[in-house]
Amino acid sequence: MKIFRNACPRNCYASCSMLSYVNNGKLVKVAGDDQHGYTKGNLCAKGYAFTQYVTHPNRLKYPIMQSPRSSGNWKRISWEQAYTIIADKIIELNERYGSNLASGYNKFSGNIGLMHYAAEAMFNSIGPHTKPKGNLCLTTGNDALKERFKQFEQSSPEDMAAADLIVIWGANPAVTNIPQMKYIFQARRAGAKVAVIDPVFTETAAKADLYIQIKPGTDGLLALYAAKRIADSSFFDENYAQDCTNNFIQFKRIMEKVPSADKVSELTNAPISAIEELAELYIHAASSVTWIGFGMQRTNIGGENVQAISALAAMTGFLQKKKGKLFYAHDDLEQFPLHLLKFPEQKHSEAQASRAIDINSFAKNALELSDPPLKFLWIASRNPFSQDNNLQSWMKLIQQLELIVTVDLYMTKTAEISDIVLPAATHFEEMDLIVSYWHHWISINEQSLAGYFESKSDLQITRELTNKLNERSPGFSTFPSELEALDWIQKELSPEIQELYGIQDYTDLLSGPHLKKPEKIPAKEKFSFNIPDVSGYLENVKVQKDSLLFPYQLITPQSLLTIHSQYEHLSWLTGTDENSEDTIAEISAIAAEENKLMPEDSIEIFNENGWVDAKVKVNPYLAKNIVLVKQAGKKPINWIIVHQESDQCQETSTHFYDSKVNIRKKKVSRNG
Ligand SMILES: Nc1nc2c(c(=O)[nH]1)N[C@H]1C(S)=C(S)[C@@H](COP(=O)(O)OP(=O)(O)OC[C@H]3O[C@@H](n4cnc5c(=O)[nH]c(N)nc54)[C@H](O)[C@@H]3O)O[C@H]1N2
Ligand SMILES: Nc1nc2c(c(=O)[nH]1)N[C@H]1C(S)=C(S)[C@@H](COP(=O)(O)OP(=O)(O)OC[C@H]3O[C@@H](n4cnc5c(=O)[nH]c(N)nc54)[C@H](O)[C@@H]3O)O[C@H]1N2
Ligand SMILES: [Mo]
Repeated sequence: MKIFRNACPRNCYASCSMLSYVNNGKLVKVAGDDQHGYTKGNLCAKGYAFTQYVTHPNRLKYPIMQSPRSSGNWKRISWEQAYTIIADKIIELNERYGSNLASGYNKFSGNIGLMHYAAEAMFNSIGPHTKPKGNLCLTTGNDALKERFKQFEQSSPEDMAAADLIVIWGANPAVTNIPQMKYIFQARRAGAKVAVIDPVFTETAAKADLYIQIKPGTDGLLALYAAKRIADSSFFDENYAQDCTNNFIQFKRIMEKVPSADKVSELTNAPISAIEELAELYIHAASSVTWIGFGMQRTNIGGENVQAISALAAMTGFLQKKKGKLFYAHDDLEQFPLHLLKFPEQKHSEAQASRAIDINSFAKNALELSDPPLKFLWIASRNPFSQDNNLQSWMKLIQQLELIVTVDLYMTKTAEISDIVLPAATHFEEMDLIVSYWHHWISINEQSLAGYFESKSDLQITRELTNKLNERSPGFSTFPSELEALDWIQKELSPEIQELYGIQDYTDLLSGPHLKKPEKIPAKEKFSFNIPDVSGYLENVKVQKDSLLFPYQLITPQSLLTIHSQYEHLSWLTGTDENSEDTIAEISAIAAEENKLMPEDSIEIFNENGWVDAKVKVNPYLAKNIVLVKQAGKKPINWIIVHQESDQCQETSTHFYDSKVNIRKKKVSRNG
């Protein structure tokens, strides 16, 4: 039996380090790595299920190609054939249009290891092309915080254990960040209070001392109310606050416009007693934690809400000489050289630069491109036909694409509509480096298994495709295809990174993950409050109220046993038969009564974008205007979600939770 050190590459807060036990080339067991100071030797159920994931019968074994597209008429092809078809298409488009702008890629979060920027490097190496920009998951909150704090430093999440108040706004760590619960429970055992603010009574809310079932999108108002109460309290040192901010007086004047508790209660749906209790908890806590989750920024008004909550966090932290801390996500990753992501773009005589289109509306934006239109699309670490919004635009886009290649481990919804599907490696079959966006540990991922049948790592695929491009058209790509994962990893561990993590080279990571040294906090720029337009904000909150056609807000958060569209088929993990699972629509008892619906009834969830069939589940804790549905599944709920761009033309996260829907009982067809 051999034991290797691996790291979970899923897009998740926890980025757990794990040990793989390999016997005769087979993965027999995975375990948490107790050298990891944050996860401390534990994994989630999805982590333990890797033994199933690696050799599941549905896993793709060979490159395959279908004709016609979407026919399901797949045939096995060799890698050599696959590379030739792809390289010839890219080169032919280049000849047709005079540049590579007709070729592009869409990539997101299937595997967040640093080696998985190989596709970005490969595309840069061929010169200007079409690429996504932005981050559909967390940009809104990130930008809002950066605007406020300039340099927003996130302390260690382990520190949460020492807080005496933890207020969680729109995150559900019991589902999405399981190791964090350990620190929250630790704080609570030592007497801390935990408050959860979420429209849905989640598994995390169930563990809280105070739960506020807020009306979606109204968090900012609640935060401003608490901020006003703090500023009015005798504890608050206004002179100090003025000294360390640019505009406290202006902010204070605005707070005067924040309505009274009964009005705030009416607009946020939070009981007055709960609103007051939240304010009191913040006033009396010596070391509070304010955690802004990604869930609450997935709306049009998310940025403003994040800003208001950050003001509250500032007022319960450094503005009051208290130890209050703010958590969201950090960008330790950006301290790395990121040689693959930032691989220099090959110069082109005519096309000046790549066309970068907003990932939130990728398909819609791609359809608007002309001269040349997008014709070839490479999809990796991504399942847009389940996870993206505006799938109607995707349907149109695929009609104009001449070649779609998807690299994945499984036959996903996106693979189903592709021409060629290439089998990707699991993280056990490649070497990589994993940096979290939540804790400050770095982990190495060793290769512990040989490639599964003909699967290959994304880096390997990129290297081989580069060779093919250069064989067909010498000098086409500048990507150094001779470099292996270890070479790139060593380049990432630059002297600065070695210093930061206290390592000499990669071998130090083989004996365990390393923690980033606390940085010297640079002299803080003064905090600037966002000066909200409170009356406009109130209007906005009111307008959101009334949609007669589509009275329910559709909330589709993350689920415990899946990660987005992944792991659904692992019945060992989910306990459900992968072929029989219906979409479940959770509705309130009132909504059930108003629509004369019973549990298990078949309904349609619909809006102007279409409908999705579902089975009713009555959730006694749900607010009456909310329909709660899981992501992915046979007909993903994202078929009726379309991101509404905000007016401010800035990059945002996708507004997944802004969707309005209605429900109706499904007519039983006469044919049975
Ligand atoms: N098990 C599991 N874990 C995961 C993932 C997964 O798919 N499965 N995905 C990972 C990824 S990529 C991400 S981005 C994170 C996301 O994890 P979180 O940051 O926890 O975010 P969400 O799950 O999107 O939403 C959290 C909560 O926000 C609530 N919410 C919605 N609208 C509002 C609002 O207006 N105000 C407030 N206060 N709350 C609101 C939702 O009801 C939900 O319970 O999880 C990561 N971890
Ligand atoms: N309705 C709704 N939709 C949402 C959200 C929501 O809250 N509600 N959340 C959004 C969020 S926060 C996120 S982060 C996105 C996630 O969006 P995606 O990143 O598209 O989500 P996944 O379903 O995880 O798809 C990743 C794919 O990558 C594949 N994969 C895994 N490892 C590798 C690898 O090493 N190489 C390659 N080539 N492929 C690999 C997986 O098998 C999977 O098919 O979903 C978004 N969509
Ligand atoms: Mo995400």
